[in-house]
Amino acid sequence: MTYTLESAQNIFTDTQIPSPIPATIALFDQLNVDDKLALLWYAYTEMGRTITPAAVGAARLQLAESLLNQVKQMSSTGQTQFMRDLASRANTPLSRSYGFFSVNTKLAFWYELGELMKQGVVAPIPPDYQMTPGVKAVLAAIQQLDPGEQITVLRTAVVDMGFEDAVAPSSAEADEPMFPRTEPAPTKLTVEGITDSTVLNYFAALNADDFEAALALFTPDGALQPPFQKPIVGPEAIAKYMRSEAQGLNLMPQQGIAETLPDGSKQLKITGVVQTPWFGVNVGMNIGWRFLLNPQGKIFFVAIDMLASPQELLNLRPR
Ligand code: 45D
Repeated sequence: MTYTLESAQNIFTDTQIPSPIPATIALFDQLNVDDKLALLWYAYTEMGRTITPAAVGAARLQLAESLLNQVKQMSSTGQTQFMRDLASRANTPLSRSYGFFSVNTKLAFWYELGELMKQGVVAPIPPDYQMTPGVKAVLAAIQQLDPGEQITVLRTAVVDMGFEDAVAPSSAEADEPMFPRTEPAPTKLTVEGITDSTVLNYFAALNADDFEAALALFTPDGALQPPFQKPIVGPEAIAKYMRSEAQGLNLMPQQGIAETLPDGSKQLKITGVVQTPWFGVNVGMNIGWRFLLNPQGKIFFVAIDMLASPQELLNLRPR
């Protein structure tokens, strides 16, 4: 096959609509530290999004327990300073401990901190805090987004916090606890316009958290590109990524198009909805998958994209 990773990344780009998410995150990044913390508080509490507490998981909180305990023992000013250090990515011991957490452990940590703030155990946003114009503008931008995009912005803010060392201690490689499925995964998938067995098996494997089965569908140099990220190349790296970030997802692909090229390779674009165990049925994310399969039907490349709007579904027409 004559493909390169670069050419694969560009398949179906003419059907895509730019996502508003990067611009929203850029606006957020311009806020000062106190405004960032306040913005997140308002976005998180006032939008009424419901996290399924089961997803937080006792096992996951255990990974964050030591840091949580240290924060609980601090004075109120110390707690506020700790949160500022996280948000400004200061290089402090506690900010580094946070930086070693996996994505889902960071989310669980903040979930718990949020609960403690509500209970008054951890310093809340000061009651006399006045929203600055900057915070109002970012909040308004977030309110324009659909719920799936909103939780992506929140997640990005949480992931970007803390200080990340170039070399993490080996203890940071703690096993990811299982993610309890809040909803049973769809078992029978019919994707309008798609009969390709590789792609259908990919969806079924992820819906079963069967990452070995998913990996077996890739070429040895195959790559997976998550939303707004660089491609992850090779089965080992993909496996590690999936164990850490693809657990408990419900993939509900709905329709797609498939094109077979003269050399027998195939490109497919499929759109649908994905649910994260953090929010279960409460939030559906509009997602697109762009696959490039080699002539033997193995996945050379798949990009997972956040769809800018349902409008993008209409661009899915055989050309
Ligand atoms: O600062 O096919 C407070 C792949 C105080 C795999 C707070 C995939 C102030 C292959 C408010 C408490 C994985 C790529 C903070 C598919 C403060 C594949 C707390 C895609 C921070 C489909 C804030 C998967 C909190 C996708 C607690 C797209 C915020 C998955 C919590 C997407 C936010 C998952 C949470 C997403 C956000 C999950 C829990 C977007 C979770 C988002």
